[in-house]
Amino acid sequence: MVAERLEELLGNEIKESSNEEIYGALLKLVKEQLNGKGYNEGKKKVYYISAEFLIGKLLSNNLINLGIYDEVKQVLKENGKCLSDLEEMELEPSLGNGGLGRLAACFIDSIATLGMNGAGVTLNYHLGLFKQVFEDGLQKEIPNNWITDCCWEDKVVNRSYEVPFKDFTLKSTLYDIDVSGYNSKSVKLHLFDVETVDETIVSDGIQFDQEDIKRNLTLFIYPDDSTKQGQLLRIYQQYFMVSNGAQLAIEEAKERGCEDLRTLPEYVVIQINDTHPSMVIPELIRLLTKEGLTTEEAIEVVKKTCAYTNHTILAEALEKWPVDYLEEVVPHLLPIIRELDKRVKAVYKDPSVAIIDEQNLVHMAHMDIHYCFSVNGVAALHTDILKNSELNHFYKLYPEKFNNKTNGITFRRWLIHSNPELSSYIEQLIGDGFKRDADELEQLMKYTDNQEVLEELLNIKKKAKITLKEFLKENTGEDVNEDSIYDIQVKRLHEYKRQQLNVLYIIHKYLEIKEGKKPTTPITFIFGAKAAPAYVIAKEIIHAILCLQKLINQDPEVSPYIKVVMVENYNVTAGEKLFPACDISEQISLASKEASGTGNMKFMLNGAVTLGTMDGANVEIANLVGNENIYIFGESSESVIEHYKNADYRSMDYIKNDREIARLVGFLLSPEMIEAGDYDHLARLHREIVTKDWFMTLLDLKEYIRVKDQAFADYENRRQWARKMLVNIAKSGFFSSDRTIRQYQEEIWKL
Ligand code: CJB
Repeated sequence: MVAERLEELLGNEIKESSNEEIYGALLKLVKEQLNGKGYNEGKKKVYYISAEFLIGKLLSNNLINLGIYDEVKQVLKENGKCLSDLEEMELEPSLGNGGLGRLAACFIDSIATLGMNGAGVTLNYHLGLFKQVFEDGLQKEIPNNWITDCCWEDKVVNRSYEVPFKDFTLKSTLYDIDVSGYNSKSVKLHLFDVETVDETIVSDGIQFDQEDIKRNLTLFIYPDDSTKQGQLLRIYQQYFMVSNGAQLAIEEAKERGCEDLRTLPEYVVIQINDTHPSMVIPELIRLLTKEGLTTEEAIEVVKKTCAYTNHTILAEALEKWPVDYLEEVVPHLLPIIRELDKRVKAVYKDPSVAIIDEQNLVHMAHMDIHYCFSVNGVAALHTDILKNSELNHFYKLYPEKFNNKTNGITFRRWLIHSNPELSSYIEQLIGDGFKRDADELEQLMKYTDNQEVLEELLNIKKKAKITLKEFLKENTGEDVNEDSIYDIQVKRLHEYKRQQLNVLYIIHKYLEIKEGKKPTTPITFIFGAKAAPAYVIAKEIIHAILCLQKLINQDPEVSPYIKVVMVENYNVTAGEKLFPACDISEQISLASKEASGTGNMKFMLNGAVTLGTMDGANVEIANLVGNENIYIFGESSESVIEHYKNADYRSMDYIKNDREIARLVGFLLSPEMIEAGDYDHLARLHREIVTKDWFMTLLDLKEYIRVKDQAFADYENRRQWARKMLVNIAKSGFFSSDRTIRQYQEEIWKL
């Protein structure tokens, strides 16, 4: 079947065709099949609007979901071709930055799989986030040109909307990507764009004229917002995204039979992800009043249509736009925003819940909370922190709106696709029911004392480590030891995630080895992270990691025992190699700051043991696996919140009072480091830690060292360790995004 159709599409025999030709034909074949299966339907539809969708490569995932992966692989093999060579050719869509975007991708997968009527809405960023390259130990950004003639996007001809700005109106174009469900129909990811966008205005890395909106609007996701012009561009992008999303939702509702827009909530629910899409609230009101609803009616409709998810408590990510800036871009929204603010102020005198504050800043999250019917956090602890401290004033006003939806991941991509060896071994042990119902993984608990099973888990891990070793060689040029412990921290680079804490541990280990204390089993410390281009300290942390990589890996006295490797341009594709190979999963954020984390779930599912703080979803992982199957350290979120309240944390005190801490921090400016790197960059990081350390690295340093050393010591007992691995896999079912999406459906969307 597959072979015949493939050859028809090729107009040639498979064995006579090039990989490029076969890739193109497979793309067509998969698109045909997806289209043939059709799309989820229903009266009410969810629009998941998000600035990011980190969907990853699609070929293999689609083949798996269509149930033809093995057949295609076999057909290719019989013709002397290799599916993995074709996978290599695919470019990963660069439509996001981190957990927020990957979560959106997992959710769309689950929405499709569970047969729900839904769609994703975002922008068609031509050059993506950026491609990270390392030059002289520093991150450089270059455009990520991921859109080719041969990609998954299809131009949609009959959907285009006018989006009005102050000085001009833009007409949108639309590209769709079909997102397949597992053994089920698909849903659409909509990528809005404008025809006038021009990649040639980009030069010198990722520089471009920030004022030339018609040509720059959909060039990059998260363009530098350290200047006013950059912030205006973000407002342009956000408004363009939500106006298109809202117009699409209304048009489709009408197509599904909505005759009176006052009944829109029966047809549409909009999930606002973080504050980037918040302008959908005033925009929907604007569109509805244009359609004849009164302001009063439009507001009532919006309050029943929109739901908000908070993904962070970091102030920087809770957007506040100056009224003046909004006036410059979307003046027609301001009367509406002012009206919404006026209504809030008429009822609530507390200035801390106002939408427009005394400095004329519009608090997007405040608008969301007042005018959405649901406000959710993304892990139990995070939601508790929202209710009890960060958003307590709002919680007191609207206790019924607040709810938790602990994040999840799709096991199709993060187990079946990325770790086929483990997946088929699990199938051998407990059948394939876990592919539809992840809770069935719990059945693995009956093997906790089965030596043969534990042995096989170690074998599978070893194979994944060899695969990763090859990837690391290609990606970084470094040779790592597959018998070493793989200790991995991959996530966005941010001070709150504390990659710098890991750096200080590595320095501790380096100095120990220099003093003759050698680890029993060698350790490979693996990092992957992009820093926001304007985030100076984050870039200095990357520099410190790359200095350690150079210093340690070139030192014959140390490198047999430890190595450091930083993956360049960490993305979903690299993640697919990293998660299966990991022994120790680093989840070391300052307690209270990581809303959830989802990498922690991917590691656990693949049999890594977590080393982490009681933060985000780590708390739920710890409750599920029990103390003996996780390594927890650090101060609690309550005590961290107290430190912030009392403003009593001084990193300098830790340095003064503890010679070991002083030595580790001081090493950043040692002759060895300066020799490996650049004094100015290292000095800036050093100064930051000594004088500010906003995310309290030194607070938890000693305990981190102690607990991490314990984890490495425990690793020596291979059987015991394999048992921990097994328990982690067995208990991971709760973190399936199918569970999360069912909860969104039952408690929020009600499709
Ligand atoms: N998150 O990736 C982002 N970007 C943001 O701007 C704000 C939050 C992350 O969202 C994930 C999905 O909810 C969380 O798991 C993660 O903790 C959070 O940092």
